Amino acid sequence: MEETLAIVKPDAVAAGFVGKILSRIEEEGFRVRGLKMVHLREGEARLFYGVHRGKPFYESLVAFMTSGPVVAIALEREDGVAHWRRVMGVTDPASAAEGTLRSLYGTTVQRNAVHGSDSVENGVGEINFFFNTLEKT
Ligand code: IDP
Ligand code: MG
Repeated sequence: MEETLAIVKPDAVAAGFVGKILSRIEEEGFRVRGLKMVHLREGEARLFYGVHRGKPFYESLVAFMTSGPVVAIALEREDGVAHWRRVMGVTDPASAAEGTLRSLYGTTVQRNAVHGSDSVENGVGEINFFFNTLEKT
């Protein structure tokens, strides 16, 4: 079993897609181990996306991710990291395969509805960033 962090980003929360995305998570056979809505502060978003510091989209990404509440979800499934990335689709919704969450609910390469960890190691780190031991089963 692998854990991975999913985030419903501010665009998809504001557009009312949290329920549809949670349904898809359950249909795909993930176990939800932790779930909460949070509004990231600037420093937290900068830290979470620190790997992208210096890239042209970094400042705008931080502004977007702090623009409204997000829903953070700790997921568990066999092959969870790769499976969640398949369910999300590629970064740019315009290129994402039909039926993927980014194709369904994303609008631009930045406002792409959902986040997913990119490795098992980062999945553990990202879950620990959002959830303490009491908030996760
Ligand atoms: P990922 O979310 O598919 O793993 P990353 O390259 O890790 O993609 O980028 C993190 C996030 O930064 C993306 O999900 C998207 O919101 C934003 N982003 C990535 N590339 C661009 C870009 O070229 N322009 C604007 N925003 C971008
Ligand atoms: Mg990434």
